[in-house]
Formats: sequence, C-alpha cells, structure tokens
Amino acid sequence: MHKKIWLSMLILLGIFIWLPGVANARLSVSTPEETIERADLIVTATVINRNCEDEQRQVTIKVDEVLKGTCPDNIIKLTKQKDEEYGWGGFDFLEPGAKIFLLLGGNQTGGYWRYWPTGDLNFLALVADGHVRDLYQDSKIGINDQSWTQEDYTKAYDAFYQIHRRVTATEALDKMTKEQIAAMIQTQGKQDKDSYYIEGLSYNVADLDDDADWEIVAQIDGGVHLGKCFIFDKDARGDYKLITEQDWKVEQWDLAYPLEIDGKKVLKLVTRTGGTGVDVWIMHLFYLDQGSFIEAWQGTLQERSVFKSNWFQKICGYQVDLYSENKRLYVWETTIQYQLEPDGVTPKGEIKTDTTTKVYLFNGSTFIPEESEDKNNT
Ligand SMILES: [Ca+2]
Ligand SMILES: [Ca+2]
Repeated sequence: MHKKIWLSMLILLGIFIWLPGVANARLSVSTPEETIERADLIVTATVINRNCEDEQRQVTIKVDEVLKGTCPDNIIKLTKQKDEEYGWGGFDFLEPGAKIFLLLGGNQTGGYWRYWPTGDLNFLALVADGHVRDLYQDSKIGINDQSWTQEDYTKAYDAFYQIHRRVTATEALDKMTKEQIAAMIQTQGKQDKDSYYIEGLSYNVADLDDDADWEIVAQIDGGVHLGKCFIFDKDARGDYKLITEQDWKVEQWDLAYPLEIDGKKVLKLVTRTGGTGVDVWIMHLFYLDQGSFIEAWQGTLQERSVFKSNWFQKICGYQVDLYSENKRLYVWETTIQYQLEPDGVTPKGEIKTDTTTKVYLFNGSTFIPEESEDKNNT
C-alpha cells in the first residue's frame, strides 16, 4: 500500500534526470528495483544487427537466456523513432556481437509479439564473465530527494541476474561433490546402500531435456563388463530425483549431438557387456519425457565371441533418416564366422559373411520393427 502511494507520487511529481543536453527532462524512468518490477521480460541477448538512421533506429537481438517472463521469439527487433524533445534517450545499442542484459516490455497484438525497452533509460547493461557489468549509456536518476547512480542499477541488475541465470556446466559441477552424488545413489538407488562400488563412481552434468536445469549423469565402473548408470533430474521443488538406474557398464555418453525426433531430444549411449570369450557393445537411444527415462531403441554395435575353435563377429551400423515420415531407423548388420587354427588367431577354411538390413519406425514413443508396423496396418 505504502509503495502504491509512493509510486503515484512519482507520477505526480515527475522524475528528474541528469541527461547530457537535456535539462530536467521528464522521461519514463524508475528506480533499479522498480525497473526490474516493471519489465515484462528480462533477457540476456546478443546484438545481431544495428541500424541507425537520422530519424529511426532499429536493433536486432538474439535472446540467449530468459530471466523473467515468457518470450516466444528467439530474435527480437526493437525500433525507436527519434523524439524531438529528448532525442534517443537510452536507445543506443552496442555493436553487433555485444552481450547485453535487457529489460523489456512486451505484449501480443494481432498474433504477433511486440517489444519495447522498459522506460526510456537504464534498460540496457553489458554482460561479461557471468555478471552484469556496466549500464550502457547510463544516466544518474534523481527522484524527489533520492538519486540512483550507474552502480546502483548495475548492482541491482546483477543481483537479479545471479538469481535467475542458468549456471554453466562448470559452475554446476563446482557446486557438487562426489560424496553428494554417492549419497544420492545410496539413498535413492534400488540396491542395498552398501552394495554400490562408490570407488568406481564418476559423474557429469548435461541438459538432456531442454529445460533450464542440468541433469546429472553418473556411472559406476566395476570392471570390463560390469557397471551401473544413473540419471538424476530436478523435480519441481528443485531436488534431484533418480529417474533411472540401469545395470549398464557405460563406455560412452554421447550427449552433445541429440537427434530431434518428434520434438524429443533423443540421445545416444554405448554400453558394454559380455563374459568369458564374449564381448558385446550395445547402442541405446533414449530420451527424457516429463521426468521419465524412455529407451527408444537398443541394438548391438559390435559383438565378438570365441567358443572353442569358433570365431564369431558381428559389426553393425545404424542411421536415422530424419527426413522420412516415420523417422526410419536403418540398421546394417554383418556377421563373420570361421574356424580357428590351433594358434587361436588365424582363420582356417571358409570365412562365412552375411549382411542384413533391418528398418525400424518411430511410433511416437519407441522404434519398432517395420514389419510389425505393416502387420498392425493390415
Ligand atoms: Ca535440463
Ligand atoms: Ca530436467
């Protein structure tokens, strides 16, 4: 209530600012905290293009992070006509390539979103090294008896940024310890607490589901063919929850290049299994769906086995045709079989090879063999 009265006083009294060349100008400005509150949208962005003409300025930015509000557009254009009395105010953007912290107003009209700076001044600051650094084209603001300097704005904006920004993977990892991850596995895992081989634990963070949080991927190596893997996802309360525990010895998390399939971020994981004389590498395709782990497909990548004097080998390749209607997954499999000489290495007699191709279709959830799809349709 008190705040409301104060606000309306501001409007009545007007706001005096010190702007070069403009004495006691009346522009739309507010205190650092009020500017943050007034903004519909607060983002960090990269300046892509800047066009300054005599009477109009236009800047194009690419949104990097949304810190407040919802922003349906990745690319935003801001335009301002020159004001005869006040000139450009603070509408003077940086060179293309600059990283900025920007406070915006926005609304939807006629099916399109329109954006504009929050107020006439102090809506733009530079971002560097994970902090809001300097207010750009700053102006000292005086409202009644109080005044706010560039530092006041920068400090308030940086404080807001630190709370709402997405931390980098390195920063997220710095906040975790192996003991914490081990404790999470021991308390949430399906096995008995003391049966996990924690000495073999390693972990990393990755964005598996395109939300603002990092997911944790962890694995335990217990031997050539023995291991476990775990994925933790943050729940609505901000706590990490174990969403899958697999008896997989992970050889490779291939998380950097997801396949975009039906809006799902499908990732690759290679595991290894086997036993005496048998060594098998398996490819898994998986994704997270609303906090659930879904394995979309698994298949052999390589298999080698020696049984007495028989050598068996399987070599496979796969490729998803992302341009096909059902995101067809092609799998090529070549088998090689022969007898071994007594040295256990040299082939003896005929080498039998056979290559087959299998096709799978994505049914919206997993990859199923094409033949079963045909059966379903007839
Ligand atoms: Ca995520
Ligand atoms: Ca998540």
